[in-house]
Amino acid sequence: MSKLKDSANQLKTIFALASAPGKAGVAVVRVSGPDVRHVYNSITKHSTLPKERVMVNRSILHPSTKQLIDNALLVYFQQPRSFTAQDTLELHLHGGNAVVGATLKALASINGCRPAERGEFARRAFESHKLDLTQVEGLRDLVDAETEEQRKLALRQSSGAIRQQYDDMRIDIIHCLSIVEAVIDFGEDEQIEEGVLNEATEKVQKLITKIEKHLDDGRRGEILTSGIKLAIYGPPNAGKSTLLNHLARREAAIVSHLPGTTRDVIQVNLNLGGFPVIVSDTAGVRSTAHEIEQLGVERAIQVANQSDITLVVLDLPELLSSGELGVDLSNLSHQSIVLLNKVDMLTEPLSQTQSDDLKKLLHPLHKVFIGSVKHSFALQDFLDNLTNDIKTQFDFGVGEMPIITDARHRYHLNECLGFLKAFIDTPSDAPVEAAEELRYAALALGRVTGRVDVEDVLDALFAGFCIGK
Ligand SMILES: Nc1nc2c(ncn2[C@@H]2O[C@H](COP(=O)(O)OP(=O)(O)OP(=O)(O)O)[C@@H](O)[C@H]2O)c(=O)[nH]1
Ligand SMILES: [Mg+2]
Repeated sequence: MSKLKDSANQLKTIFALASAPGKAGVAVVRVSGPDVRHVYNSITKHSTLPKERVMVNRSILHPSTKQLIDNALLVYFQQPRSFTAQDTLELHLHGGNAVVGATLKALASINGCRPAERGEFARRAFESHKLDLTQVEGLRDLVDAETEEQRKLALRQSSGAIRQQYDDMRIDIIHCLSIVEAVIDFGEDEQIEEGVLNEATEKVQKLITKIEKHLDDGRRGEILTSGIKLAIYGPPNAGKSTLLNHLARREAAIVSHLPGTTRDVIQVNLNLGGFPVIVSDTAGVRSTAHEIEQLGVERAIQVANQSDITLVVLDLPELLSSGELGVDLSNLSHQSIVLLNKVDMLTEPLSQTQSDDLKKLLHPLHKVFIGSVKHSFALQDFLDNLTNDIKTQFDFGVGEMPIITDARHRYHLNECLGFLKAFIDTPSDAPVEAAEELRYAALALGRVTGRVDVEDVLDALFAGFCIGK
């Protein structure tokens, strides 16, 4: 998509279906641009636009044949008080495919009017400074949000909390830059107070600490936006797929008494306590001569290593008789939760010696639960604990600082940090170089909100939008 200002075509009035396609009670078509008044005159019998933000009932007519298309409700938003900051008209039609189709066709026949491209309404909002990039991303995430926690996070971002935070930091950097530039300009002048550079250094030092703390967030925001990765891992026949099916409440994976049933990774998306979780059932880990099974085992290890949480399922009776885990847990990069399954098969309760032996076998950091997936025995406790763990790890307090929700923000923040550190390392007799570092730092931060040089990120960002948003 080329830049809005550069092309007359981009300045045309655009229209699109803003609600989901298909049959519905109501379908909303959005029209925005300089010719909204002309559009209104062409598709209704009225010459004067209705009062802004007041819904009116109008007959929608074909512009040339004057054939009635629908009786609809219309809302007019006068520029700049609209989403795009341009004149905007919303047509609330009866949500049938033919009604929508005929309306879009009628709009396309009006001179100066064309169908909107993907994300073009949001792009116009950005171009007219109604939204910054973090808000545009927040809006995209809000539309994509599948769970309550994702919704809250996206809403916070779309309302401008992140924009404010980065703008404040950027203002701080620019303030420091102005100090350094004053030193460059009047350096030899007596009027510049001694220690004025120290003020900039102290401020930059504080910013470095703030950004470092901000970056050290365990990538919680990014994980929450994309979904928490949870792997079910363990030796064959332990009950991993049975657990997946229990979590998914459907037969997502084949379960059988034969060890080595699951070969590939099977993924199911879940909503656990409002958090989006992508659960992966994996092949049972064992050494095998079977080529395909071996590939499955390699994938299982890879998935477990790349996940945010690992649920290890072990066969308790098997564990007690063999005295071996059957799977290497030491290579997992994070803490895991262990379920000792098939407790129903024990003929006697665990003895103290058996409990002690198990503790020795399992890493002291692992949380261990005993139960039966098949018979839903002691499983709720295990699942409640899992949900609580997720909450502790990924919940954000109301007053907490807005967090990083996009890898793009992290990249530019790291860049900014590098320049601020370089500023600190620049000798005090080289203020020109020091100022340059601050200029780059401000530029890096500006890229997060889109204040500078953002063309490269725009296309990728707006391509993630649906038409009509
Ligand atoms: N008695 C008992 N059997 C169970 C329990 N959970 C699972 N099973 C049985 O154990 C067998 C293996 O279950 P799966 O879920 O296929 O095991 P898996 O870990 O996915 O096995 P692989 O895919 O081969 O790695 C099946 O016959 C299940 O019915 C349990 O709590 N108690
Ligand atoms: Mg399986």
